[in-house]
Amino acid sequence: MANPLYDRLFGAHAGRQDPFLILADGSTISYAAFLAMAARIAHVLTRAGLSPGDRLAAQVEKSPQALALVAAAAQAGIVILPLNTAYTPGELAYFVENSGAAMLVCDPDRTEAIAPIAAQCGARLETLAADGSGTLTDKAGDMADDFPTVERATDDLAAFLYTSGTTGRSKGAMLTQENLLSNAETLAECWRFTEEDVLLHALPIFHTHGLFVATNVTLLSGGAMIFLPKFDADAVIGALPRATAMMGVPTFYTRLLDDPRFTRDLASHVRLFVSGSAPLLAETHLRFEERTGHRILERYGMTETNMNTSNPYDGERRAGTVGFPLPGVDLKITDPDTGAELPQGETGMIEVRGPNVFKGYWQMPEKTAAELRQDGFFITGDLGRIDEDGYVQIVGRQKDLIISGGYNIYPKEIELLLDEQPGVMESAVIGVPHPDFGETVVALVVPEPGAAPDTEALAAALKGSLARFKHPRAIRIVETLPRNTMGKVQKNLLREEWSGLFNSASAGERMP
Ligand code: MCA
Ligand code: AMP
Repeated sequence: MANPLYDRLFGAHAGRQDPFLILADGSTISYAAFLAMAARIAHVLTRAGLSPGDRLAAQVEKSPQALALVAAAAQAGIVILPLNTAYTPGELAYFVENSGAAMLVCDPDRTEAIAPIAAQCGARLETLAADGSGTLTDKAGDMADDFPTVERATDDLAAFLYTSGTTGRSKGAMLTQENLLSNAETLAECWRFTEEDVLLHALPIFHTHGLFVATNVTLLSGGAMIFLPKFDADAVIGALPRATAMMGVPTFYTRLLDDPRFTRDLASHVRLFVSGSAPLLAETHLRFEERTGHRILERYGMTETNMNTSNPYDGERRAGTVGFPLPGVDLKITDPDTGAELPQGETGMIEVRGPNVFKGYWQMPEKTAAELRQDGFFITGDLGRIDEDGYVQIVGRQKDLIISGGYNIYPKEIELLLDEQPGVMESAVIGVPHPDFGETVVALVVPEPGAAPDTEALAAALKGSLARFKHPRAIRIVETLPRNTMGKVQKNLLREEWSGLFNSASAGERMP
């Protein structure tokens, strides 16, 4: 095949007049119309001088046109780099510069802040708004409805997704066509997706879950998606009776359970609910089953690996576990210090290998070598065990990471900024349980002798630099941080001490 990713996901549907996207207002976009939109955008990209292998950074709201941009990049052999819409211009600048993106597409409202970044990085700038308007689609309007698909091989890069690191510097995970295709094929089969499926899609499309799991599985099986701009309980409840499947982060499911309109009857047309990106509490799993009769299917993945494990479609979906390694994925538990494989039942580092595992971090050979072994096993940073029946359980993380509502937050990035503030000697940022987001960010700050930093001023100082979802929901001044004999801050003790901070809130309450 000329371009396996494009051909399998998109080209296979050429000429189909049936709906691919069902929008919030009930209107639909057929496969054929979507492919024509993508082809027109592909012309814009190549006329702008982008060549196969070039990177295209996109910080755009979710819309059919934004998804068509992804398809266009695949058809033109361009590496797509989707970016969280919450990132500040400062955060964005790093991704554009580091990736050497040849083009940046942003919301028209942000042009003023972003144009200087594009100019400095030598990237062309186009715009695309949530309603589909912008320079990108203006130019596309004059283009042909078909585009000669650029030849690509399975080993060619398809996407860069940036993931933060414990040092605070983000790394560009390089994903190949094969990584994406093999995983989508496996998931579509394991989860029994067909042309008959209508997936309720309320996830963002700038991360693996919404883009490579939800969208690619639907595309590969030729089904349709109810394509909502974001998770909104009213819209989801309105759409559920038409859906056959839904994928979400645990916050989606706890929010639905908090809503009395979410009943067994409402969920009766759905055949499958999938959860991932963050731990689903066993309690949520059980409450969901009591309410709807459905057992949520929990799976486990990462940006670098796509999906690694899944609970079974048939057979027991075991609460508190992420199921079995997917077909084609090798998974082992190793001693975090020596790398030696541990016997079944023991807790250690989860390592995975398979066609789903990425090619490495962009221009970071040392970081790649530190996490991706010569024999192909990727060291996930997650701690887990395999129970007596073979189910994988994630019991913790060795990496210092907070997952809030499915978004990853690396404490180091926040600590570095706090430590720079006047009157601050040092800080520790931890994740504590939160009824809505699962975990949320708390910052503990030690003042310099005689100083009394104002927590509001600290919060304000973070505001301009960090995406909103990374902002601490509480900043507390403390005298000292607990340290072990090696001088390392004992975050486990801090997490214990502050674990009750948000527990008094009623479930579902939105915190400041
Ligand atoms: C929004 N806010 C958040 C989050 N989302 N704060 C912390 N954590 C978050 N996740 C901010 C908003 O900007 C807002 O700020 C305030 O918190 C409350 O917003 P709210 O209206 O309650 O939030 P929302 O807009 O409804 O969003 C919550 C959400 C969303 C629906 C849970 O975060 C979401 O869609 N999460 C999914 C993330 C995801 O797709 N992860 C997959 C990563 P203010 O009040 O100041 O305006 S892929 C992955 O992890 C791997 C590969 C895997 O296995 O899937
Ligand atoms: P990211 O690199 O942003 O894609 O985040 C991947 C991380 O999310 C994994 O390394 C896990 O720590 C976490 N994760 C994903 N799915 C699950 C799950 N089902 N249960 C617990 N943690 C999960």
